[in-house]
Amino acid sequence: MHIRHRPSWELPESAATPESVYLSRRTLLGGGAGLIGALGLPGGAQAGFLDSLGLSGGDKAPKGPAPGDPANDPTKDLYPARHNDAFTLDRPVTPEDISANYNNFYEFGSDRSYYQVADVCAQMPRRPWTVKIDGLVEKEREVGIDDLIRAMALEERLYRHRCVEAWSMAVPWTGFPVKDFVSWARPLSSAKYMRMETFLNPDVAAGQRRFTYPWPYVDGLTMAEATNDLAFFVTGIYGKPAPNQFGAPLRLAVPWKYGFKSVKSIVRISFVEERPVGLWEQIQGREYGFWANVNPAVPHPRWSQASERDIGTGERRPTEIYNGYGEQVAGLYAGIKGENLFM
Ligand SMILES: Nc1nc2c(c(=O)[nH]1)N[C@H]1C(S)=C(S)[C@@H](COP(=O)(O)O)O[C@H]1N2
Ligand SMILES: [Mo]
Repeated sequence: MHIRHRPSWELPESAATPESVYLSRRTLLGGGAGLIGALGLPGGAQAGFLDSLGLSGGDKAPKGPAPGDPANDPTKDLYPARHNDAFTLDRPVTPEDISANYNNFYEFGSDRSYYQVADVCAQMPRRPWTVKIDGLVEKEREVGIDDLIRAMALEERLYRHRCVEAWSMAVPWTGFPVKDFVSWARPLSSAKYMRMETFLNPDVAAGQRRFTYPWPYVDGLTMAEATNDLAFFVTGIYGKPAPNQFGAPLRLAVPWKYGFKSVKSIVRISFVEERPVGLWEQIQGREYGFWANVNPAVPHPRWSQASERDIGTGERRPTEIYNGYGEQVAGLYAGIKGENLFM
């Protein structure tokens, strides 16, 4: 099977967007022509991509109230949630205007789109939204997202995030431990993995129309990983309901693993016996495996993982094994033999 795709990390370093042309949301809304110029990318290719998202000119930029505006979120009364100080950082929190304008969300665009997805995502309606819980559970059900969120006790945690493409951030997520969800969902003891699936809606998500990816986005965890204290379902960020680009209304955060494991905008959670094959593993199994634990000593086949670029400070810092969370999670992997835990 040959799938044509070109993720941003296939571009040479010189073609990547330099930090110096970091674009604010205002600049982006100001017009597509300026954007293309500022990015220093071939106008034709870039314009084609922007066209596909309806963003190729100021006059084509989405107008009117965005259906995905988090200010209208029906759960906003739950914020800010109790801060859990068990989770601390060794680096500054990434400013919101940076993390909210540098997002990986392939449903809304691919290469070079980090700076562009936020505004496109805002067009995604956040409600109605349901999450289907199925597979090896006492009772399969479909729950409204507001009922699910209100059934959980929200808290705020500071977490680091390390993308496989060697950038990182540190943010205050709000959400609830995955293990609380698991107790609530009541899987059978035969369940070995928890599989999570993103929405499928090519009308809203241009990336799902344009690219030959095996949509919907899927990934999974073992039950032991899912019920580890660190595994967190995110509903908010910076003390507010999360803007769509962060994966509203429900996304995973597993900070000891590369970012692609943290599935966004989840609509289905299944308890299964077979190990799920994630979207990236399906496309490039040699480069993106199931475990995907962060390890500076195991390079990606095409680049080093020894260090990372902090998108907040712009500085490069050494990457730590399990992204610095080894104390909490290394035990999960103690008995596992003959598997590539770090890719
Ligand atoms: N559905 C979906 N989930 C996703 C992705 C995606 O493209 N689609 N990208 C992943 C990757 S590679 C990373 S690094 C993080 C980025 O999260 P952020 O944009 O909130 O920083 O989301 C992950 N979850
Ligand atoms: Mo990533």
